[in-house]
Amino acid sequence: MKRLTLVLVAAAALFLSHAQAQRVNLLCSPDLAWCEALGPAFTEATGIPLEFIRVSSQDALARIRAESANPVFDVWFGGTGDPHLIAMRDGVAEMYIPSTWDDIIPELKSVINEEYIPLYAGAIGFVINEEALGDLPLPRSWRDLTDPMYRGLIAMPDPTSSGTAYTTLATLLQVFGEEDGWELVEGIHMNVAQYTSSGSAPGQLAGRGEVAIAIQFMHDGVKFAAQGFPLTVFAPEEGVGYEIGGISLIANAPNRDAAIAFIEWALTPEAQAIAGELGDSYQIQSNMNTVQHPLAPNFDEINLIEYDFDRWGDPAVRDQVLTRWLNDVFAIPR
Ligand code: S7P
Repeated sequence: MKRLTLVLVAAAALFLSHAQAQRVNLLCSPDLAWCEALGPAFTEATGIPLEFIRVSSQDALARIRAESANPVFDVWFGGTGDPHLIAMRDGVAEMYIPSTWDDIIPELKSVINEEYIPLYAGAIGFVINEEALGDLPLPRSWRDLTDPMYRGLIAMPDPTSSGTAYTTLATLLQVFGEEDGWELVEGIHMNVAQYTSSGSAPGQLAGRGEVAIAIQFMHDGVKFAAQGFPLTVFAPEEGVGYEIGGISLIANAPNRDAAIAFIEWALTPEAQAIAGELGDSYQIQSNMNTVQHPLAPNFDEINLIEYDFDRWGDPAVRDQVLTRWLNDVFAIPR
């Protein structure tokens, strides 16, 4: 027994010293302030240096795919779940079961069939500047957003770069079915003033009154409202899709031990509390021992659809959706 303990202690010390000789190259998809706070906190906890770049979810997937023969990054932190699932299914990310696996909220693991590690969850919705709407009525439904009276008043992210936008398209196609869903996507497109490359930017445009209506994750709208922007945040009446943001080990990561040390750390309640403490990101954090921020969404109070992660995380489905959106929707002059 004593010998076994000595061997285990020696192995753990060896792993840590090897990891400390490395560094973590992080692809980070949540908002910049959260990404910036990760490095100093992780290095203080482990002694391992960390460098990151902030890239929206779809762009992050494209980058991981393009570099797969010679990966530069070790871990992909955050970003919507569908592209994490696709990265796993493509073999450009590798499933790692962290020591906190049993502490991850069971529903978040089961709906994605345990194919990647859940990091957080949040739901899509409307973020509206009622002052900028002027005399126009508050849109209550997805269908309302196709009304020509909202022409030039909507901002949403671009689905070719943003996971938020892909979740929105997948939501509409699930709520209304393929045919009506695409018609609705076209109707909304006719009213869009601006497609942003990142998922949270539409709320900033609405907050400043540059548009009246932002389509994005509600927790991002709640953040801007908490910062003092005149924004009303709610879920449209037909229901909303949601994300289970992921954290993934890149396949053949150059700094694998350090990458695993980072994933282990990032899933602790202490690390998960950072986003809320910064006043930056109010998603539901995945570790059930994390103290959730009071502004985090309560999924029991939101009209969530049964989002089919298996289907929308299929690489072929993603390709079809993005190709159709680019060719048949984005191409329509407005
Ligand atoms: O933290 C803000 C946030 O919107 O970014 C995350 C995710 O990467 C989506 O970003 P993109 O749409 O830019 O890909 C969300 O999970 C999160 O709510």
